[in-house]
Amino acid sequence: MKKFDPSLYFITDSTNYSEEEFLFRVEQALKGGATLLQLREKEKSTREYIELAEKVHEITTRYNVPLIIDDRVDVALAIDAEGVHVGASDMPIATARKLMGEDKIVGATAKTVPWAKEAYEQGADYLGVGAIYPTTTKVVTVLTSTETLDAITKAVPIPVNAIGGLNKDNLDILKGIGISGVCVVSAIMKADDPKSATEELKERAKELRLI
Ligand code: TZP
Ligand code: MG
Repeated sequence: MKKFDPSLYFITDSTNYSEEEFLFRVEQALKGGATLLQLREKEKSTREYIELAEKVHEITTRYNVPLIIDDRVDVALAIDAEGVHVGASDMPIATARKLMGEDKIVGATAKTVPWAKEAYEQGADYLGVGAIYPTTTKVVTVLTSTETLDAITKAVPIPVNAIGGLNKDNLDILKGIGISGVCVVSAIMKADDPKSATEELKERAKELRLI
């Protein structure tokens, strides 16, 4: 199973939510049409990460949406998730690919054209590029220009997604760039109604012909 749709990629952040509320929000996003879901946990112990991942996987499986685990190949393998996402300080992409096997999704972060090409050569299936806008999500990142994003989409044959501070009201900046989708955390995670937030994001991205 390797086919995936990166068009509306929801990346989670369980900070400040009870587990019940978190899982409810995850499911609402899937009901609203998220096409790919990443579980992103920075504070949890390995045990806690695996336990939560199992619960999230049960939900994503029901919606037939691939689950990507951030940073941790061991957690992804432990729960038989559909993929893993590795950044610059995580396991090298080629190593992640070797451990995950050819049938799993390996995503990577890239902020420059050479880095994007290297990620592709090492076996990445998609790239997340950003931050396009400043973000309120806890992350070590720098801003990436839309010119660089555009150049990356032209430099690699794999799907490239934009990430960072994106919401339904500021997607216009991406118009005309050959991205395959958008990645969002807060715009869905912190929305009053995550289901309609997901629906609205998707509608707007379609209006702008981004997806
Ligand atoms: N990588 C670059 S920006 C970012 C990550 C993980 C966080 C994006 O979160 P938000 O809330 O959509 O700005
Ligand atoms: Mg990472």
